Amino acid sequence: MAEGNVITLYDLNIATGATLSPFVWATKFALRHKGFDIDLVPGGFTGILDRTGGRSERLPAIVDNGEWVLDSWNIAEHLDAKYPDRPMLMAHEGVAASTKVIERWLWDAAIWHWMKCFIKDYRDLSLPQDQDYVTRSREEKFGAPLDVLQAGREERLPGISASLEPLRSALREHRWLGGANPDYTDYRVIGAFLFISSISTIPVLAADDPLRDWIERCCDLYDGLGRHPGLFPLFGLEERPGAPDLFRRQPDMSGLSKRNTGAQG
Ligand SMILES: N[C@@H](CCC(=O)N[C@@H](CS)C(=O)NCC(=O)O)C(=O)O
Repeated sequence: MAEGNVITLYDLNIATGATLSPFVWATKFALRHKGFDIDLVPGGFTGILDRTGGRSERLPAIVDNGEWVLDSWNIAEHLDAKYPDRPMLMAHEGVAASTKVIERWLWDAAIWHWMKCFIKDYRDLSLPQDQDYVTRSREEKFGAPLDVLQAGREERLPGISASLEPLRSALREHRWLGGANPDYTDYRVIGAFLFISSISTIPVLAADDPLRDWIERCCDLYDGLGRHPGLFPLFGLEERPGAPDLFRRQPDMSGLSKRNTGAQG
């Protein structure tokens, strides 16, 4: 049992003090879902290896009553395996499988594209000692200078917003991705949005985006866990002439979404 109901979590922060990493965000929600208090160890990219006593170069990592657990998925599995009497993050293996599908789709549809739209801001918002490393590692990853990657983002943002329709249509019918209550699927997805919110110096979604209700409810969970003052507003993107609509105003009536209610005569 976690000592005093507290689990230590190694955070990954930027200069605003907000958590950057989507995986740390998901882990924060997971720990609170399981009813634990979090003993947060702040820090940036520089010195992760030192902070974790040589155990890891990546975060999150937790220490649960002296036991180190690395990797956000391992942490979620550890929490469910060790504390099955507390609310489950993934009630059965199918939740893990479908969460992985949704998360992979979300990153391919939006998160990688948003990341490039804010990649120079990401570097500039990093802790001063991290900025050279972020520049070098992200330019290598994406194969271009950060200012080139970020340029022209105003033209790209509407299409990225439009691509999120599958998530909107699911959340029109379900209160949470977990059903009646949030589960690890919600936390993985909100973790990705909060990552973007930590660097999105201009809004990425329309003020009246149908996702807003779910995003706001996620942020309010666990005493406003997703409400750090260093985060940027996600909502307020304006329509752009000639660009795709930011979201579909009429619900999809294709066979995929429309229930067959029998012959219409
Ligand atoms: N599969 C790992 C991924 C962790 C990961 O890549 N974390 C990033 C932050 S988002 C990191 O620590 N990066 C260190 C670096 O880029 O040097 C998990 O889910 O925990």
